[in-house]
Amino acid sequence: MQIEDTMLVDFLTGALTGTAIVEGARDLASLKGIFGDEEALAALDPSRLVYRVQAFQPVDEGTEGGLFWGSTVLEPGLVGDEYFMTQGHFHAKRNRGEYYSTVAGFGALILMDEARNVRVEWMRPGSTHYIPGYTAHRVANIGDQQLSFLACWPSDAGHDYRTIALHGFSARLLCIEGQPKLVPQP
Ligand code: S6P
Ligand code: ZN
Repeated sequence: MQIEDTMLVDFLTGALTGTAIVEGARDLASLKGIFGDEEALAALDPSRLVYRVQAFQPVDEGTEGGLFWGSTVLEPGLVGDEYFMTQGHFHAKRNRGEYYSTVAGFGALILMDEARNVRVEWMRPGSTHYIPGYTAHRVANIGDQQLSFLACWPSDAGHDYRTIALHGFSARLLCIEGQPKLVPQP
């Protein structure tokens, strides 16, 4: 029997290899406006890597009924008191959900509904998180090693980054006396 691989997941690192994989990287410069402490951000190297994303897209973006599979590797670090984190987004089609599953490291999945209520689910190797529709999602690395997680979401979900760019989340996850604490934003 011949086995044809289209995509392989390395379950130690979360890395994807194979065909139909789209890759991206975000440095501190590209996350301007996302972190709260602008002064602390200005003191850091803008080219410093914050996270890399890979997405296995076997169907076209926007295809109804399809699924995408992704991998995110988020570096450890702080901007002032705020943990390195992903930009965060609602899905453009608001009712579309998603799964996240942690491969390595420790983190916080920060979830915000449309009424701007925020809650956190803690991420550790194996922890698997259902992100319901109508819920913005962002991940912070609260550990001192890379945080790696896998994701699966509908191919017609799309991404609304604009709402987060304009209004942010209503709480920030800060490192206070060495511990992560969700701090409401005025
Ligand atoms: C896609 C999914 C993830 C994120 C990735 C980076 O729906 O939620 O693959 O794209 O974790 O986060 P962001 O907010 O920069 O897209
Ligand atoms: Zn998403």
